Amino acid sequence: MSPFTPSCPLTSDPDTLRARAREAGYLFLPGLLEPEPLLTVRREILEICARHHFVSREHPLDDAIAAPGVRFREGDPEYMVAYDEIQRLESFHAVAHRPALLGVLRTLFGEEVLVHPRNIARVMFPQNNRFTTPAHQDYVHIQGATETWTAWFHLGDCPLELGGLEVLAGSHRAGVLPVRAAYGAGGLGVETEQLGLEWHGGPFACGDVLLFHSLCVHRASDNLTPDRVRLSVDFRYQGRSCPVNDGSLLPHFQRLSWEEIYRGWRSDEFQHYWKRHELHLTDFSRRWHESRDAG
Ligand SMILES: O=C(O)CCC(=O)C(=O)O
Repeated sequence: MSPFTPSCPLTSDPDTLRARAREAGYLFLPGLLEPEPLLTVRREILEICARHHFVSREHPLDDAIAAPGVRFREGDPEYMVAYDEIQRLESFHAVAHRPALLGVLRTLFGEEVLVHPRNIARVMFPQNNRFTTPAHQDYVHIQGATETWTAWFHLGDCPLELGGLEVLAGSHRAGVLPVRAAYGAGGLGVETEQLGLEWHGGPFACGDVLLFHSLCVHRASDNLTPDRVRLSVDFRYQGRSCPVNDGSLLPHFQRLSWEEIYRGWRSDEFQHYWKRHELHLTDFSRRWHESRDAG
């Protein structure tokens, strides 16, 4: 695996930034975000994790030490009840709109940015590596425009052993790849050997952001710490004039309505904001899920 190629110095040079994005399918932006808002989200998520006995109160909360023997994952009823509370956090949704992030994306797209409201947070338990996110492309989950980009970052520092995200540089140029059933987030994996491309990865400091194209293959690395929980987010963005699948405008997992999510928020700035724009909506195709299910 090679280290990420950093792109931060290029943000003042739109052509170089876009050329880099076209070539590699990803941009790694060290220190793009100020740590403080991310650490606020981290603390609020950890409070929820502590109330649900995911993390131990015997240790400083900020250490994010998993409670002994607890190994929940997305889809487990216990996880989902806590996840509903995470989805209701105003600070979590607000961080998807940080000006520094939108500035890079506006440069990348050459137009105003549509922030998908379907924001995702992940609480990844240690020693649960059968369910580490497999190599996959986001497009089959998001659809709409292929020129949709994901921002992935960790809430706090993410040393290698905590299990960050890796990208297969240049893989977005291979088009939509055949899918297979896989464990881990999304449940759809792809084969990558035949592409002959190189994985890029590395540790993340708090505020480092990885942006990648919806066809860029990526995967998580295992959380190899004995007891620490990984806390990361996935936010999606596209140019406002491009087609968007209507599912991207719904809450993640659709367990709560937007009204339930927004209850108690202090500001309405980031509520229903996409309704202020004329969007080109597209339908969701189940063909990749069906091809996986057909074996
Ligand atoms: O954080 C992870 O493990 C998975 C993130 C990811 O691959 C995604 O949301 O597409």
